[in-house]
Amino acid sequence: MRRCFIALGANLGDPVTTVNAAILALRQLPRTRFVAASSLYRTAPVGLRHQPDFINAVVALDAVSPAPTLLDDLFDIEARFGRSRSVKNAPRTLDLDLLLYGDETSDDPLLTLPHPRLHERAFVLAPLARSRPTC
Ligand code: PH2
Ligand code: MG
Ligand code: MG
Repeated sequence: MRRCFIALGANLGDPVTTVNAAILALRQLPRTRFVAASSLYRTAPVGLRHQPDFINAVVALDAVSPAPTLLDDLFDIEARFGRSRSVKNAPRTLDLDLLLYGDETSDDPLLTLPHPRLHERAFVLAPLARSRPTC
């Protein structure tokens, strides 16, 4: 069982509804136990600036599945919410990023752990700090 942290981001459609529904989907993910969710943060876009504000959050889960399996499960949830992959950093209905998978490290470009840009993104760090279990 590994403690995992997943970043959620959305800025197309109705992002508050989407992020709340995605948190529910993460709560129901097989082979995981829900630990905590941060509140929702409205954040200015970083990178491509001329796009709508984002809704961001972070969820903590304990996962039995290996990291690549968990990542596939996250891609499935993104697809269910209509995610299409076009330009890097383009607006998106839902982005789920695996930030941390226990203390595992990986330099695989398909799944780098910890997430390579985690430390430089306030829209990740603020909710991450608030996704810890309360007891
Ligand atoms: N995600 C990005 C690029 N820029 N900016 C904010 N505020 N929130 C995001 O989730 C975000 C971003 C690429 O994943
Ligand atoms: Mg991302
Ligand atoms: Mg992503």
